[in-house]
Amino acid sequence: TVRVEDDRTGLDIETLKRAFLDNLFYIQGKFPEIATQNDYYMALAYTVRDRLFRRWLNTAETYSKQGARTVCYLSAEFLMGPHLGNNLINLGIFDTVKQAMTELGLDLDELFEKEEEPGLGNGGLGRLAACYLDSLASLETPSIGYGIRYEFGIFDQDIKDGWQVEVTDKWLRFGNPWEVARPEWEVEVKFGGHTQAFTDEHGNYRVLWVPDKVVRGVPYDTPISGYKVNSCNTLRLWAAEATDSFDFDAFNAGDYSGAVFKKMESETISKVLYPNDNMTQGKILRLEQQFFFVSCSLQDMFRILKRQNIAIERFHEKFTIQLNDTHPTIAVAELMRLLMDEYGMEWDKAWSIVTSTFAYTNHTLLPEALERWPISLFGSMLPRHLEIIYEINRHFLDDIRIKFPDDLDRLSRMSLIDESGERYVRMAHLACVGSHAINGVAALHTKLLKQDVLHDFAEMYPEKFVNVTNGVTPRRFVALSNPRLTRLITSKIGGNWIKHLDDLRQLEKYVDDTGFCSEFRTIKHEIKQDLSNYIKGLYDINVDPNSLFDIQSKRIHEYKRQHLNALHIVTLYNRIKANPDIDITPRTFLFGGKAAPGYYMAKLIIKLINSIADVVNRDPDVRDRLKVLFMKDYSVKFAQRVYPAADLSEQISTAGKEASGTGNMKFAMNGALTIGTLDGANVEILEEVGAENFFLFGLTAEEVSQKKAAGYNPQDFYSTDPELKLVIDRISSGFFSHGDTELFKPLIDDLMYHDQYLLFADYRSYIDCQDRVGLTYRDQDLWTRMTLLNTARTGKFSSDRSIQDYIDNIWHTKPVSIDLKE
Ligand code: 26V
Repeated sequence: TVRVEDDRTGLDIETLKRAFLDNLFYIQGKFPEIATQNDYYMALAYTVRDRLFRRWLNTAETYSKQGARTVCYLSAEFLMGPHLGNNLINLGIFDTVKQAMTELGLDLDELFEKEEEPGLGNGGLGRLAACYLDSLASLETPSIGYGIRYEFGIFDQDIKDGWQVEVTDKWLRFGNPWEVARPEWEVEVKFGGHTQAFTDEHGNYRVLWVPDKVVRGVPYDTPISGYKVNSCNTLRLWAAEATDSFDFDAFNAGDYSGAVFKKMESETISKVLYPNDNMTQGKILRLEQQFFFVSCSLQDMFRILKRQNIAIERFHEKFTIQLNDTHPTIAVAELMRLLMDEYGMEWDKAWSIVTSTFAYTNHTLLPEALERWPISLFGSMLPRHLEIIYEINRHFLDDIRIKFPDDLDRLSRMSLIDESGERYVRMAHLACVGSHAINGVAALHTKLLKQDVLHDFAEMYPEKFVNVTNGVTPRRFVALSNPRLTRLITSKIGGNWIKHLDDLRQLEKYVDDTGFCSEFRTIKHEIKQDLSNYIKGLYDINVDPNSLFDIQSKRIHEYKRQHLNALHIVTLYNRIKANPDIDITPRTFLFGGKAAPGYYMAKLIIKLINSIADVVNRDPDVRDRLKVLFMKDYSVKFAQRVYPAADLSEQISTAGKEASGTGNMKFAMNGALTIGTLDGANVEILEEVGAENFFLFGLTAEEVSQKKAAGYNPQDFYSTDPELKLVIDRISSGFFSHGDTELFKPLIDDLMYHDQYLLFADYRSYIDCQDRVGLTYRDQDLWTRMTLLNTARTGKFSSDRSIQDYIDNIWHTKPVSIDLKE
């Protein structure tokens, strides 16, 4: 019997091939003979998208009919990475599609390379949001991700003469097959102007906001598939467009170019992602972006309420809103405004809905990342919101007075307004007051939040604080990125682990199985060989897959201490120079990561790494035992190649500074061993894998504070550790900079006279620990055993577990399973 499946939904190989060729013809407009790889990629993307649509529309319809309680994840960043491979995994058609492409003479991996990834995020925070969408869909939880459709995402990074050079990211150049514009659901967002009080027909005091600018928000939807479920949720990103009145003005007022200029100005709101990570700048456009996407998203929720016939009073029952850091926190004031000014609700009722709706996740302890907006800037852009914030503050300060009488100091510390100098709105305080739950992203981070940054709030509202340790999706970061390991694991314990990552514990029984261990090791070697080939193609550098792959990939930041890693490299180099026949474990040091364009020290660290690489890689004394490479333009796509190839994962931040880290989890799952401090989620990784399978070094967070309080002097270490002195002197001498003693002076002086991040204090402990790493690597049986136990014991770090924690402790949503109609 011949069964013909639908061209848009069928999953067998023949149907997939037919559908693919059909899309090539009717969407790309090409015969196969003249199609480019990009045409093929697009045809395949549409073929896969077609298969998502039935799930997507049925999901939306089911949620709507049931009026299901919905998680709204508000985030200024979603660092999604390529969609194609991920959707193949989630739909369970990876192997079939690969086969179909092969039969058509195409290489699926080459097509993956063609996808421009949406780099709509900086690093950890944006990637976490993306992992969470994957888990929300996989756990069949009704949810919408709301954010901004930046026309230019995170910049592309080039390296010229060892320095970072930024290039604009034109990710939409060839079109985006994964999104659908929904202009019928556009909304209007007001800015500026003034407010007017009036009395309504019932004699109630009301406020009218008269803006001086109105911008249109147009939603673009992307389907978010769940793993082996029918659920397919939505990522809704807003693009800013000028309202029609600009066209009208242009015709009538005669000032054509003036009107067009204003139109362009409106559209700049969603032009570009701010490339800062952990550093605020107080730019007007940034606040406009935040308010823009928040207002669009809240208006969208009111539209959904209306369509589902749910009363406004039940807003908080229908929606739970998670604030991904303080970036969307203006939502607290905007929801108050909408409920009161647009829907006529009174203050107390509105406030109770608001605080039942919001929950806030904090992602950083760094003081320079805490958002505050100058009152003058805030008031001229959002006059009504400033009034509302003052009113929230009035109620809040009264509450403090009742709980802590006569504590003036506490009032000024906790106030939503910083009045110590120029006046500011403190967004983290607004988030804490406006939310019913506040969470840190790792146990240590939550503890430090309660102890330091949000101490007063923890005393005021102890019941609001919870920890939710971050997680990462095993679909993208194991099943997709590491197919060899996936096959091996599945051959032993079946495939359930991809959904229930704790099942990986079953691998523990193979630690003494030499056959299994040798397969485990062979796979790592093959993957390292692949990465070596890739590096050879890109950089024309030979890296030996037998050497220890020691990798640090993450944003470049002083607190993450890429320069501590560099000091280790110079230490090994010095040992070789002193004794060329020294017996050392061959290593390949790989770095990846972007520096914020305005962060001078971070850029100098990149230059330092490249300068060391130039010398070390060329020096014949080294005899290829050390290789150093800064891999440019680190991205999600590239990260997927990197994690599976690592032997050693560098997680060496100053204790107390890295809120969680998530790269640490991705490396460990893929069987890399961690060298790390007791910081962020490292603490929990160590706890899970066991201290004997983790390379721990350095001061604890508590010791760091104590050291600082006692008056830390980095020179004490410089003058008492001869190896450290030699390293610093060598860099200062111009050895790595063609004799230029000025180039790295800012970096060296900073270490010698300030060393905020205690590199010198941790140097000896780090070097000794690295020596243990080198020795351990020589015992390949022991090393493999340790890596296997890392993979087996990192189930806790699935984002499915994190999302389940949010559901159980914060959101209280129920799964909704989706039936597919014939
Ligand atoms: C701040 C700003 C300031 C304005 C410009 C744009 C921008 C973008 C991001 C941020 C805050 C970044 C905070 C952040 O990325 N934190 C990281 O969050 C990860 C996920 O929870 C966590 O694993 C990392 O440890 C933490 O650094």
